[in-house]
Amino acid sequence: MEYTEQKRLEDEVEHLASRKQKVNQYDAEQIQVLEGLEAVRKRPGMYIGSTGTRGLHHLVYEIVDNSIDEALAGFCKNISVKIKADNSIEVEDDGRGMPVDEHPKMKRPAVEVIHTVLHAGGKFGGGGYKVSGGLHGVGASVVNALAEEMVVEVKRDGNLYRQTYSRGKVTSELEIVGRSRKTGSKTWFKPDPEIFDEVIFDYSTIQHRLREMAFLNKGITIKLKDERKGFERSDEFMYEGGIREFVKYQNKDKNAIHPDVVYFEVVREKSEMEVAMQYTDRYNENIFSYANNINTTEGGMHLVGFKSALTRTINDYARKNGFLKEKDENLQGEDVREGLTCIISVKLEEPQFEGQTKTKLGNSDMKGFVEAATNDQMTAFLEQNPKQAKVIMEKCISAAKAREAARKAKNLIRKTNALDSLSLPGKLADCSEKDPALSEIFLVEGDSAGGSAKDGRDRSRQAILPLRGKILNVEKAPLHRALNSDEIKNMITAFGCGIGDDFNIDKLRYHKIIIMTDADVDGAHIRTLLLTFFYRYMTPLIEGGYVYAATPPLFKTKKGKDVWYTYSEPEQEKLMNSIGGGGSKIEIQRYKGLGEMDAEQLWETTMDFENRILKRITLEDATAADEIFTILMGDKVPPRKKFIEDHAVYATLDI
Ligand code: 28G
Repeated sequence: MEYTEQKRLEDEVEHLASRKQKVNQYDAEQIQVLEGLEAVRKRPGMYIGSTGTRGLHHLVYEIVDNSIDEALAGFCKNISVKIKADNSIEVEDDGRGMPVDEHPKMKRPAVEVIHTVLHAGGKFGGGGYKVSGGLHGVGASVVNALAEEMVVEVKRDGNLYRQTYSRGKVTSELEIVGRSRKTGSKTWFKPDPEIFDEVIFDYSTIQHRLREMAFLNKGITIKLKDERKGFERSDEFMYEGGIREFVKYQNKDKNAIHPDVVYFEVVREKSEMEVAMQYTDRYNENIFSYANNINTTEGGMHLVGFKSALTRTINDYARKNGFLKEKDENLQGEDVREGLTCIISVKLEEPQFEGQTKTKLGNSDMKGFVEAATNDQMTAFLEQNPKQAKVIMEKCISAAKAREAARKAKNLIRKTNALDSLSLPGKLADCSEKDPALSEIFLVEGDSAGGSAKDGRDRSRQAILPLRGKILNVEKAPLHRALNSDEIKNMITAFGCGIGDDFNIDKLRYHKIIIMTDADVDGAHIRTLLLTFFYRYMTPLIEGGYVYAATPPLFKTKKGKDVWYTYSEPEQEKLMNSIGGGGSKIEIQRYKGLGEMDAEQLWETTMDFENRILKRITLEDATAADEIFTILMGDKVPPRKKFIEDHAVYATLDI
């Protein structure tokens, strides 16, 4: 179309109209903004997920994320996080310092806008892209809104600036309070006790996240310090090798089957990807994917691209080099991932997070990006490292064979199951209730305790399955061997949901699966073996919160006609202090095992719906859980010994 004078005028009118609209929109936005931080205080869960421990710790990550962004932009090397003595938090970085000049629209210092305007910040100008701001990604203003007090200090242009805030509002103007040759930002805040259920930070939770951040962002030094009285400790994380070292860290208590961590990195204009991987002699896969430093537990396009490329390159190499013959079927995805520890990390502008927990990366161009890079780089690694390639091929092929054996074993179990309840294990004393929501099953250590439990239980709602001794360690056996174990077969049949990929939680016959073991080290070991099995092959059981540990008493104390049961040493001590003295004789019995209790006692102390204590087993974090399981179950003795020493109360270990 010809650009006529008429058209030009129309354009100009339109342009002016849109500007006017923008101004109005801006006024509206500003009003919304003022209401904005009020909204954050009214519905904090919308912005930080919860007002419990998780939400509380989220405040720290929001602030640290801003320092990380400054580091990724190339201007900051050091980040320090302090838990102050009063459970407040201080974060400091050596970046450029938050801008203090007047914000052109708001007519206020930029640093003030950052802390008082919801969703201020946005994309960083001048190289790099804003990487934080994923899951909740709401920034410093939300932290201010939920803080009783906040102090921000900026070093730049030779000055030291300070501004203070409280509950989303400015409490003092930005001032120059001193001089400094350095640059950087420092934020101190005290979470608002009116908002949070409890303001106590957990060192290991923060430590875990900061370590992860240091792995994901190579070269950045992140320090953590706990200044609370009696709990002083500190850590420093810096990984020149980034996620390569993350993989080594994950595999430190496992046996890698080849020496080198496979690593590659591709940077393009507006995104980048990194993969690090190494095979171990384990049978499970251990793949963690991240987008913009957020753990994408629901996976997404980057993961799909990686998996598809891995399956393809390994099959291609195996065929080309005679590991797979013409007649052989292709290796499947699960075969090429058995025993694999892998980190995939992508960084991109405008990530789309989807899925139930908003941890699934939706950007579809990431699939092709990761897939192409993995195809190239993995092929190159295999061709350049024939010795390591051979070990990997052999592992994948043996996984395929084990998969076939497991399929046969599962079919056998399924065939017996076809007869349904008639084929329930002989050792199972089932309950009469048919509604799973009202039914529970006790997995009881030993036949003698199993006997007492059978006699003592509420037959209508409680089923008993005695387990003989230690169950198979599934961490060190492939699935088909696990499926040969009677104890494991019995559990699969009793629960009714199958196993592994075929697991169907909807068929679960009991909504409470209660592990009842002795309150000693052996009991804890059996419990861990069971949890390892559930975690590896029946994950939804744990995710759904269907698994519990019973807590049998440690002591029975008698004084005259009174009887007390206590469940820990401190509890017993407390009891003795309160009932001690006063003439009549006190008898104390320390239970060595469940077997020492008769049916009635077992019911009263451990099984009675009214009086018992059940601990629900949760898996907050697959990485940490995997570490615990690996240490407790692995071959390497020193880390296991250390773990048990660190957790001296192993018998009551809450896992
Ligand atoms: C200690 C607590 C957490 C931060 C910076 C540095 C800049 C910045 C932060 O800019 C975003 C950038 C320009 C509009 C950027 C400084 C450019 C030049 C910065 C932190 C958006 C704000 N000089 N360091 N924000 N602007 N550290 N640590 O928060 O385009 S936040």
